[in-house]
Amino acid sequence: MIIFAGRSNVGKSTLIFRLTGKEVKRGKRPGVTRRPVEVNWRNRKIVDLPGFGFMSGLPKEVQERIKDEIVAFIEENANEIELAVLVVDGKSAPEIIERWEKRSEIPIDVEFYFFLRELGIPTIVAVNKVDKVKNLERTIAFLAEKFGVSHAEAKNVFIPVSAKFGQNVEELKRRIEKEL
Ligand SMILES: Nc1nc2c(ncn2[C@@H]2O[C@H](COP(=O)(O)OP(=O)(O)OP(=O)(O)O)[C@@H](O)[C@H]2O)c(=O)[nH]1
Ligand SMILES: [Mg+2]
Repeated sequence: MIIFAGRSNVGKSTLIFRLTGKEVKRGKRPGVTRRPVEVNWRNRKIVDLPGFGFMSGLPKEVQERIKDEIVAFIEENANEIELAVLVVDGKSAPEIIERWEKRSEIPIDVEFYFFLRELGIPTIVAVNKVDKVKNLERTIAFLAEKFGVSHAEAKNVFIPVSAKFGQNVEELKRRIEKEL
């Protein structure tokens, strides 16, 4: 089993569609995927998880409950999960991380990365929406620092992609295959 996790609206479902060609529900507003959706891909299950964080039109309690459900899903299936693809929005992740840190909170993406590592789940970070990123090198260096990934390892951990335009999706596919 391969899981795709990340904040709402970062493009998890679009990326799964690009990788597998399987129709999964995608949309403009955060909160489209509401429960784990499984698609079959090369004799494996890919699970499209709901996003965590802000969701349009949903009260905070419901957002929190969905996040708890995602955590529970991952914990319950930890033995089966061979790989996690943590998807971040390359354009907005650095700003959001800084905002959370200014409030002395642990940014949710960072928290999730550590959570997956703690469970021993190999994790690739797909830096999505690179079509909107001005300085990719800087963005990846920033994320690597926040995620506690060394400069040398960053190339293996962070894969820039654009799910919308199909940019570098083949490279992500290769990285996934290599991990399995
Ligand atoms: N510019 C740009 N937009 C993208 C990219 N990937 C996805 N999007 C857009 O981002 C929006 C959200 O895409 P989804 O795939 O539904 O995102 P998600 O992470 O599954 O969202 P939730 O299910 O709500 O958590 C859509 O409008 C996509 O077209 C990308 O690489 N570049
Ligand atoms: Mg989705």
